[in-house]
Amino acid sequence: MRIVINNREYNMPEGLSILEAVKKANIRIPTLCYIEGKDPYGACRLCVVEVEGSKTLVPSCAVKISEGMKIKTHSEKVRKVRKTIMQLIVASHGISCELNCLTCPRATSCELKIIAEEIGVTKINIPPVEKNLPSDFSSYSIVREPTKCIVCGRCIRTCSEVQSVNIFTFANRGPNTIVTTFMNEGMGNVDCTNCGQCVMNCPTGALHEVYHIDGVWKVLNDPDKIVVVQTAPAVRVALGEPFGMEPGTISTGKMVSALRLLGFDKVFDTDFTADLTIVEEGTEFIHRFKEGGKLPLFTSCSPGWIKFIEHNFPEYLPHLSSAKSPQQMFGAVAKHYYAKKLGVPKEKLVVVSIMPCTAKKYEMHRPELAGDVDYVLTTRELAKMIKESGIDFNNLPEEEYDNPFGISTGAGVIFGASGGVMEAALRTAYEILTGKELEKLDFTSVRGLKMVKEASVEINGKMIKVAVVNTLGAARKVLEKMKNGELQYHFVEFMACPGGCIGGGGQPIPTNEEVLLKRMESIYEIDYDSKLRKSHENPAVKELYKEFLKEPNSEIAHHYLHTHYVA
Ligand code: HC1
Repeated sequence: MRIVINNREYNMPEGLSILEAVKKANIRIPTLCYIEGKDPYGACRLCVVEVEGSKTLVPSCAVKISEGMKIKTHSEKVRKVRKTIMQLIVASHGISCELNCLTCPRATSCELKIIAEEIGVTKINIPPVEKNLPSDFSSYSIVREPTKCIVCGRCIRTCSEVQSVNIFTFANRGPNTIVTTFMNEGMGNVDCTNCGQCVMNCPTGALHEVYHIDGVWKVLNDPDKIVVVQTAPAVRVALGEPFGMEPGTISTGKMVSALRLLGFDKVFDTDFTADLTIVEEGTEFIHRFKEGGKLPLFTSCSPGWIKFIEHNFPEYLPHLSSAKSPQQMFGAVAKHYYAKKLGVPKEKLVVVSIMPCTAKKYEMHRPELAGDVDYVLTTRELAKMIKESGIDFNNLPEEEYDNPFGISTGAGVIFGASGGVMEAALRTAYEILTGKELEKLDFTSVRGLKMVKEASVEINGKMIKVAVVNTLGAARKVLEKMKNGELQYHFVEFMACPGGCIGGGGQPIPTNEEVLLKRMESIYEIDYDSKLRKSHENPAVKELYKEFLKEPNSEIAHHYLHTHYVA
């Protein structure tokens, strides 16, 4: 289709919105309410453009291109209107003092600030709106600061359209419109799953994680504490981004190096307990499969998913694997085995997790799991601590993890991408069930960003039907179909966030499809380059069974590594 943008002719595919077409022409139109891949919303009006023949400016996100359309994206009229709209938005942002911006957690990534500068807003002629809305600290994972909210509705739409959780809503009208929760309850008292996708999509600092940074500094400075840290699979392919590296850059060695410089006594890897999880969960699957236990088996490592099923599908709780998540298995092994090995009381040992996930902060507080993990830092928080320490991350040497919990396989690292837990489990279950070596290790049909992926694997003449689901919205659809009998599986991986943990609510902002694909590619690259790619071959896991856990699913393994979720 032929269109004209700013006096230049372009050929564009049919069906694009003006906003999408203009982006293809390498011109940026500012917007605050638009979410890539979602239906247009048209709330902020910043994306208005001139279209020849139209009496008014049109919102480019909501209007499709048509043959011969003539568009002006940055005419004087458009720029003037955008400046006025921006002033109104900034006035409603509750900023009355520059210090607010300086101390805001989104100081360097605030879209409002970035776009205001881009549009050329140099002063605000509209008096700021007085907002007396208290901040909400009721959640273990997420803080809400309504005074910083610009009512763009991105959190509402993400929570409902992507996650189908629906905890947010608009209230009041006109200039008094606010975003709130049901009955204005705190986020810790509603059905929030703590997934943090609202944080990822908030353009300002109105939503952010509960910071554990101060607590971690305190223990790092306490000479009486031994502080060990574990790093989740998905962090290593994202931590470089806040330091200007390309999305997906593998920065495992630099991360280990930085953690040592920050003062952690031992730097371990959650990939190690991801391997342990596979051995425990794989054994559980084999038992259920052979002995007629509850099937399909559901994976249980994503805490946002656990909270979702508890609130929305409690009748499916018996399907959850009883295996704790790798984060919690690490905590249990560190406090109940490693502390003894070091000859120190477990109270002296502090366990810190670096996670791509905001829900892991909630998970560590769950009554059935509490006490084993002491602090959870998101990828963003770790980047803040590294910057605060003046560490030149980009020029750090590559260092290795400490032993024994720094040893892991490629199967452990792929946990970080949607499909990875299933693929790792299949590699192990196949070999244990058949007693034969699996020749083709790559189950590519469960990889990728599709929200629901299916595969069938033949083991000992029996077809095992598996599915991999990411996002809670997709989980709801799959569970509803399972309830009607439309879908039947033996084993299902569920992850709360888009793309799995690589798209977790604690990852660097922005995270979009392009970024997710790069992070995912790197996760599989690490797997390919690993000497060992099957969890049950991890020598440190084998040693742990020999010294402490006896055998998979043993009584002692159950005592420390398993739990039960009840509604
Ligand atoms: Fe995840 Fe998991 S993969 S849940 O996304 O099972 O957070 O990375 O650490 O526990 O290993 C997160 C990632 C992570 C756990 C593992």
